[in-house]
Amino acid sequence: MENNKKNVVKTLCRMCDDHCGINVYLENDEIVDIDGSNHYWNRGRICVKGRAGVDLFNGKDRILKPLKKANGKFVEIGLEQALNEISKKMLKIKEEYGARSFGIWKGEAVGFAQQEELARRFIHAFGSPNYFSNDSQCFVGRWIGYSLVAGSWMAQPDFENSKCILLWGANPPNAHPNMTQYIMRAKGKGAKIIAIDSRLSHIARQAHVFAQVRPGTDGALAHGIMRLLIEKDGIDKEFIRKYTQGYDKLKEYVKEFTDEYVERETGVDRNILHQIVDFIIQGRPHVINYVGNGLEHHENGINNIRACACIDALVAGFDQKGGNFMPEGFGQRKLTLYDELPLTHLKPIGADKFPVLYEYRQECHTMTAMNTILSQDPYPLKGMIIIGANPALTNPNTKKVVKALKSLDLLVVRELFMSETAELADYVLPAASYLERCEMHCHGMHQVVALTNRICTIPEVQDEYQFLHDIAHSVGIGEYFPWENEDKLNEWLVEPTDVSIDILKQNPEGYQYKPLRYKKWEEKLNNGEKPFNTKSGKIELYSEYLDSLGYDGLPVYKSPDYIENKDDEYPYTMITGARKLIYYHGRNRNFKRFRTAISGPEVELHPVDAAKLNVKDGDAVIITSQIGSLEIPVKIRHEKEIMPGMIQITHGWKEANVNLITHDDRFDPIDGFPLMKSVKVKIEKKEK
Ligand SMILES: Nc1nc2c(c(=O)[nH]1)N[C@H]1C(S)=C(S)[C@@H](COP(=O)(O)OP(=O)(O)OC[C@H]3O[C@@H](n4cnc5c(=O)[nH]c(N)nc54)[C@H](O)[C@@H]3O)O[C@H]1N2
Ligand SMILES: Nc1nc2c(c(=O)[nH]1)N[C@H]1C(S)=C(S)[C@@H](COP(=O)(O)OP(=O)(O)OC[C@H]3O[C@@H](n4cnc5c(=O)[nH]c(N)nc54)[C@H](O)[C@@H]3O)O[C@H]1N2
Ligand code: SF4
Ligand SMILES: [Mo]
Repeated sequence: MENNKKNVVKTLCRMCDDHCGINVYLENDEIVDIDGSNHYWNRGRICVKGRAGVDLFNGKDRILKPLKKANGKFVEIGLEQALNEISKKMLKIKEEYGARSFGIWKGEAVGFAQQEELARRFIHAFGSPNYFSNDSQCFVGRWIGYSLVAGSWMAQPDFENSKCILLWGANPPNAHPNMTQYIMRAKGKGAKIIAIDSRLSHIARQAHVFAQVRPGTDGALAHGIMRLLIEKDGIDKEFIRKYTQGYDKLKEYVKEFTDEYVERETGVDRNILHQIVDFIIQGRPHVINYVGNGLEHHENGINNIRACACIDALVAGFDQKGGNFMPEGFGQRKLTLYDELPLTHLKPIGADKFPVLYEYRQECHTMTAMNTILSQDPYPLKGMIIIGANPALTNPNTKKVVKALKSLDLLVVRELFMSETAELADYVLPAASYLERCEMHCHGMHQVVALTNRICTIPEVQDEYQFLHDIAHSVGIGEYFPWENEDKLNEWLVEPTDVSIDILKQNPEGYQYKPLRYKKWEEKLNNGEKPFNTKSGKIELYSEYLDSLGYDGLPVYKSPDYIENKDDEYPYTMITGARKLIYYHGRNRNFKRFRTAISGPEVELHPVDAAKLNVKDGDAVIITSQIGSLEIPVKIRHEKEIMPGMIQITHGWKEANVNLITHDDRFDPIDGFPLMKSVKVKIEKKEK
């Protein structure tokens, strides 16, 4: 609903990565309200976080001046002085230890497109391969898992036209509110919704089938589904023959996943397993396996995700109408320098242990970085710029993160507010919010691109481009940042395409750069091209590449450690990170309207466990893992919502930061994701 206040500017919301179209209302140059615009993606709707963009922009606690730490306290300094001092210190580190001893880290708050590419470009131009980000504990597990099997990950599948939607460890009502509408519209048109989750999540309540899996066991369920699809003759043999490799090996392997085994391992009743398979068969090929964050953060995460992708393959769900649609790009220029300056000889941090992470994502391993800072092995890492991230709250093993970041010779944090990470910095620089930047964003599902609108600028508050540009010019790499500002950069990015800046400006709610085309694999095969963007050009049910690196070629299932090595000392299993609609990782706690809705952290517990521990709502418990301890109040959930023996804690609370007890020393061996779910813990009541 567009209201009729004056001075409306259209742009995209970035209170989360969904980039809904919004109208921003201004009165006397003040932002007074935000509502949803008629953009392709959100069609007029907006969520509560989107509205709270007003609170973010106008926040009284916003950092608006550069801060420098002197004698343990921050003092305000001028921007020029800050940039000068930072540049000098960067050059000193480069001279003393080499460029690779400096890194950059971009966080979720600046997103995954332009700002990420800028950070990557900057650090490579400086001569260091050490680019870090939140991504490698965010969506990279899904991205790599799906890329290994099918050549790309579809963050926005064609829900609306689907006939059967399997949601694996994903909860769109909290995490992607407007995506939920697509799923509900499909349901209205007769699609079957299947939620596979360890908790009775909001989407599970809307589903036709709810499979409550024990944490980390999704791979066993996926293999059980594949066995039954094959047994019930529910697969597309022609597609498998033409477009996949490794089917025979997979077919043999999934035989192990009998009804009995799946039921025992996952906790999912065999009738539910059969019901899921029947719905997939009725819906194929308009079937979507959509994987959320719930399958990552486990030690067998990648293979569990690969197994989900293999289901899509068996029913030919890829790039189908109502399937896992594979969007086309519009050909904009790329900003990264990996082709020109690969810098692999400089030993990117973690690339030796997690070669797949580096090869597929050109990204270093943040947990290894903390060890490198503290041990200086295999070389010193002495300085870091952190943009839009708060790893002192969001990375595992907080104590170590704090110790490592504190010990850097130079830590620069670009922030809107004083975060736990900014507290550790030598310099905190005020950053432009999404309302003060101008960047491009594509909505894959609609093949729509939009350019965001810079609503205003604030003196001394730079956007990321301007900051990197200025530093680049003072540290001798200005040639890589020749564009005077982000507008000029945007012009350069779209230059070779049919989409001009003028077109983008005329279409603030997005411009569809190409009509949607399905089944592009068919066309590609007929043209003699590789149908899928994998190593072999086929869908890889078996990966020769992984095999050549010493991993299993098949998406082999392994029981989580808490099942395999049951430990009486740590009898509970903890999952973390189930999203609350209003909070975003560590963000939004400073908005009053949200703080009154959910006032603090809590551990979600089954009533049977609460009785065993003799605790009631609000009582404090101490939770201990092999990494550390945490004190937190109890919230008893309904018996159907969570399993006995399992607890859930949402991250992002400094008052009880769950990452004090998550693992930075146990990983998925392929992508290096840390163990933030399936963590073995013990719980004790805190006596008053
Ligand atoms: N409001 C809000 N929205 C957000 C975010 C936020 O912080 N707040 N974060 C954004 C980001 S960066 C991301 S990556 C996305 C994540 O998006 P989603 O993955 O859709 O969101 P989650 O709430 O993490 O959902 C994960 C679900 O997995 C379940 N789960 C946990 N362990 C397992 C398991 O082993 N197996 C299965 N099957 N389920 C399991 C949890 O109970 C939970 O319901 O959300 C994005 N959207
Ligand atoms: N235990 C546990 N930990 C988790 C997860 C989990 O499920 N469980 N989820 C993980 C996931 S999926 C992710 S994506 C990561 C997220 O990890 P981070 O990227 O570290 O996430 P945030 O806490 O949102 O930190 C973003 C910071 O950027 C600031 N900011 C906001 N807007 C802007 C801006 O426009 N510019 C700049 N420069 N700064 C801005 C915010 O104030 C905030 O402090 O957390 C991970 N951590
Ligand atoms: S879902 Fe909400 S927070 Fe995310 S982009 Fe849309 S309006 Fe903004
Ligand atoms: Mo994420």
